[in-house]
Amino acid sequence: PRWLPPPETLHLWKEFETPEPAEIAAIQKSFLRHVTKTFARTAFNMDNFASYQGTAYSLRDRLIDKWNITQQHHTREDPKRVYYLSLEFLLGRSLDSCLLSLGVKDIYKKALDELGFRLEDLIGEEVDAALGNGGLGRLAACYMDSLATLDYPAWGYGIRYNYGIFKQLIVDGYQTEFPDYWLNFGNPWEIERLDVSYEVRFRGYVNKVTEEDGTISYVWEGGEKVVAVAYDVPIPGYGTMNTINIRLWSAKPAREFDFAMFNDGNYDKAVEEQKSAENITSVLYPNDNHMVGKILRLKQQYLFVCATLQDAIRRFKKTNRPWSDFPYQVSIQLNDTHPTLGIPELQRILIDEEGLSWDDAWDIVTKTFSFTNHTVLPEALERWAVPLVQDLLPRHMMIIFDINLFFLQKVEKKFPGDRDRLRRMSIIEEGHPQNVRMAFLAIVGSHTVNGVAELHSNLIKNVIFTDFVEYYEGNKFTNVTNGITPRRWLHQCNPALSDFITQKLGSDSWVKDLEQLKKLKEFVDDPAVQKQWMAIKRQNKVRLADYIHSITSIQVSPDSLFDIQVKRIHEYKRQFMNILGVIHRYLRLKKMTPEQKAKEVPRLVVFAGKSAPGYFIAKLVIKLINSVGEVINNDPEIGDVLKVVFIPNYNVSLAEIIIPASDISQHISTAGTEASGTSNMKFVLNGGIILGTVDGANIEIGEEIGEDNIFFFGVKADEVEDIRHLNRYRKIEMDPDLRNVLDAIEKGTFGDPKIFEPLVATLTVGGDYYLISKDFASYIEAQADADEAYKDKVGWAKKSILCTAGMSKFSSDRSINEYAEKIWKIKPCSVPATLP
Ligand code: GL7
Repeated sequence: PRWLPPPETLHLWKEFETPEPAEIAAIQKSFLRHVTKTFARTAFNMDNFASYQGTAYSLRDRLIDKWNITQQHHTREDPKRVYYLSLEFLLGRSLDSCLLSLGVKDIYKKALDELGFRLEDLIGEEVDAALGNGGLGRLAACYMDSLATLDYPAWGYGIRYNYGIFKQLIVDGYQTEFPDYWLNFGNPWEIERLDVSYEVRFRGYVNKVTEEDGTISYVWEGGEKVVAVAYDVPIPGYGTMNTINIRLWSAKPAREFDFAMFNDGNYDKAVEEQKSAENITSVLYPNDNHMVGKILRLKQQYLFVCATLQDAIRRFKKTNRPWSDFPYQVSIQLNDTHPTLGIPELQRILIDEEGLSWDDAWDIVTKTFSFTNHTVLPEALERWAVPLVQDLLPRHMMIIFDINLFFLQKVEKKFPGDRDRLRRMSIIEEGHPQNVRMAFLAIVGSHTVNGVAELHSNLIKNVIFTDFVEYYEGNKFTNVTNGITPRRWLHQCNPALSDFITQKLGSDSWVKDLEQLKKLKEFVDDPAVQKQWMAIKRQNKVRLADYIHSITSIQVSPDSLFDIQVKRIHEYKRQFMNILGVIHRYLRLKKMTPEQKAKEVPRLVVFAGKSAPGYFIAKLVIKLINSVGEVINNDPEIGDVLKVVFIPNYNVSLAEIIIPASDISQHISTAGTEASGTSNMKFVLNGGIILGTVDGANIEIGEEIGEDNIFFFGVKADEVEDIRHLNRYRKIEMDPDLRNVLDAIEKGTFGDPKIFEPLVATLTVGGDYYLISKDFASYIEAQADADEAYKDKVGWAKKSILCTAGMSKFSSDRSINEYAEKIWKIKPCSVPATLP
């Protein structure tokens, strides 16, 4: 029976469930209460970290108040909900963004000031929550912010990794990795929910049961069980009550100990089981756009979807609706194929546990799921070896085979006798071993499949999933161009520019309605605005210059053109081409007289980004950047005309310092390889100009801001295949400037050339798969155009203003509204300030 409060105590509950007023005295009290009682500190035993903790806990109380009201309101209203399933959430820090969302930053600042603490210092004490690799994980975080802000009844689901993405240190120019034990000092932004936990089975066997009436059913039994425990991370909307939840699962052993073993004195063996369960959610796989077929990763994926579906189904069942209502109450978005096992898992629950027929179950499944594809790179497409799946998840393997069989039967009906088509479209890829093509399973099990930018959505339709477009007659496939949250990526990270925009537009409502930025265009010719705009840019460059100096001891001039490429290190993103371009510039400068050099635009080239630990070529690129920097930065003939800096350990909070400081940012992937990119949007929103290829969202950004305000270069996506084909069959045309650059490396200008041989070989004997040689000349030309344009101070200021003014489309609010209307069919559910 449910516990009910004695009626005469209800007023007490009401008192504690009503959010506290945002007043200085109340804030100081709650801060001091947490500092003294939660953290056992005293006035004479305080430091910035303890005061960060006190502030965070005080804010957490406010978050939980809003969260409780939101959840109760949703329970009462029972709207259709969306569940966003993602193996990655790259949240970064929370204190600043929560203060802003709750509209209490100024008053917290005052309250802390009076107590003798500087809020800015406390914000810097927080460690990043880095449960993601790059764009895909950060996109999930931006989408949570928009879902909350737009009042959608949404939940994020993910994994609470004990170790996030590794910490990168540069030692002797090389990347070295250190574990990111981010939970070491506790995490104020999570609520441990030991009461919310589910059992998850692995391995075992499948029993076939024939009922008296001849019907056949299957029971999955035996094997080993672990438990997934929930940790809830409240995500407040900006300027609204709605506070949604990201529920992260942590694996625990199903039984504490094997007591028999324990009593036998076999302690080691007894703890082993416990450890092996906890290992499942121990570490984030550090690969971006690359699949590694490790069994532990498959265990993560299954634990994740198994616990998530049990949770969603428990919530659904509370309302006693029939199963046929499920797709009208629940929409599940798969963030890439990583959670695709949710499809056979829901099918299994419906037929094996709920007793539905295959067809009824499959109808529910395919009306519930939708799938976002985030990449066309073949090495990133997930394929799991059949024997591996069979061993770990025997019942799921059977179900996948059946899904495939029924699907191929329909294909055969539509295209009779087309054996090659069946082979191409089969979810099971033939080979030794066979593989499960997870993207195909996700397509077949979903009602909608989307790409993340126009070009990318066209490529998935016309190149990688063509057969499926034909089979579904185009009906399943659509585009939702990515977006970024303007709260974190302008309002929070660039307060000076944010205040200036608010002042010019006469209101701060642009923070929730980015369409309003368009009005900035009216000011583009106003000299005072141009001047102030560029003064703010300079302030942000000074902030970055100081950071660079504090970390690397390199002095850089805030008056140089800041040219920035920060993202994961990957061959397709072509940081290699960037550093080759830097060498080209250096060789050119070395031939100049001092008078000629004085006329050059001084340039700072900044790199940052992590390489996957096992990605040899990417790691060599990092080494080359550092070696080139070492030579150029210490060449007395060069001085400030050229500086090259690699900033270690790129992460979300570093991005918040770097992005507002760019004059130019580089997004130079081989055309057709970067599905969208999202940092491109962040740079332009902050008035930085893109130098980039005709790829991903660069194209749509160019359409919005105007082609005069972006430096495009390089071959187009539809030319790439032909060029690669030619590269395979004839000697690659090596650009003469590029040849000179490679000669300089091979001569040892940047240290032992032996080190860089494998890297140079990717161009000379490796077929130059990413077309660096082909694009090099037009890349150098675009760089020269940028230098010329930068000399015209007024012209540059105009470009910069038009960049920000043209970015309305790239708010994640627009993306989320598109998903909600076109794909999830959910509506906002606005939450009242207090409950009746
Ligand atoms: C990515 C794409 O590479 C990137 O272009 C895109 O912006 C991002 C979000 O849609 O998704 N795909 C992918 O596998 N990773 C990405 O960042 C890791």
